[in-house]
Amino acid sequence: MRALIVAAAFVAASPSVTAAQSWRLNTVADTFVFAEGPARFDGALIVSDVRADRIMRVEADGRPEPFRAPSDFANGNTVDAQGRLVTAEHAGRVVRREANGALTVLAERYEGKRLNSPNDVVPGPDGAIWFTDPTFGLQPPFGRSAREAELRVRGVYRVEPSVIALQISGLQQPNGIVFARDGRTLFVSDSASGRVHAYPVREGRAIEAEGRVIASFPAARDSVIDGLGIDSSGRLLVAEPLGVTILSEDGRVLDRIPTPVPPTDVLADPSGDLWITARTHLYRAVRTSRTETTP
Ligand SMILES: [Ca+2]
Repeated sequence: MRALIVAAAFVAASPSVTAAQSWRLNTVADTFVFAEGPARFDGALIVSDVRADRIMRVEADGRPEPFRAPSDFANGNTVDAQGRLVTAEHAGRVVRREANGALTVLAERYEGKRLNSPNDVVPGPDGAIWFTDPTFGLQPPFGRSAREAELRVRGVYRVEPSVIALQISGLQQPNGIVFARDGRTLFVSDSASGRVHAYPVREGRAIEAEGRVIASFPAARDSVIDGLGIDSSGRLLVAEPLGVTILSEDGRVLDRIPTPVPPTDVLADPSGDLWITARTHLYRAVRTSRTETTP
C-alpha cells in the first residue's frame, strides 16, 4: 500500500495557532479500468468497474475480487434501509440485490420510454430510492453498444414500488446525488456545467422548489465533476476534476484532497476515512491532524 501526504489546509480562529489538517492518501488498488460507485456492503467495499462491465468486492486486504460480472455496466451503488445493495446500471436499469442474490428491477422505464443510463443512486429520507439518469452510458466504452436515447429528459427520479416519479428535469447531465443528513436538502452534481445544485425536499418525498447553485468546479485534466458523498458531520464531499473537495451545506470550501488521478466518486467510511474511486485507482484517504504554534 502506497501513501502520500496530499494536503495541508486552513487557519484556525487564533492567529498564533495553525490547525494543519492533512490527509494521507493510500492507494488500495490500481487495477481498475474505470472505478466508480463505492458502497459498504456485507462487510466489504463494493466498487463498480464500469468499463470492465463488472462489480468488484474489496476485502480488508485490499485485493479486488469479482462480485458480479457481467454487471450491465453498473455504475453507482448504495445500500438501502434494509441493507440491500442497490445499483444503477448504464444498461438502463436500477436494480436491488435480494438476500438470495436475485436482482429485482426497481426502475427501467419512465412513461413507457427506456431510461438513458442510470448513473448514481441513493436512498431518500423515507427509504425510497432516488437516482440520476444522464446519457454517458449510451455509448461504448461506458455501455455495451451505442443506442439512441428514448427520453428527452435527463432526469433525477424517485422510485417507490411500481411508481417512478421525475423530480428534477432541468439539468444537462445529472450525476452525483446525496441527501443532507437531515433529509431536507438534496444535492445533485451536473457534469455538463460543473455545478453542485441544492434542492429543498418536502417531507422527505419530493423536490418542492427550484434548486440553487452552491458551488462550481470547471472541467480539468480531461475530467468533470462526478460523485457526491456526505460525511458523519454532514459535510458535502465532491469528486471534482482536481480531487475531493469538502464543502459546507451552503457551499463554503472546508478542505481539499488533491488526488493524482481525477476522482469519480467518494464515500465516507464510518471510521472517518474516505474511499475515493479514481478511474484506475481506489484510494483510502486517512485524516491526520496536528496543531502547530507559530510565532
Ligand atoms: Ca457518477
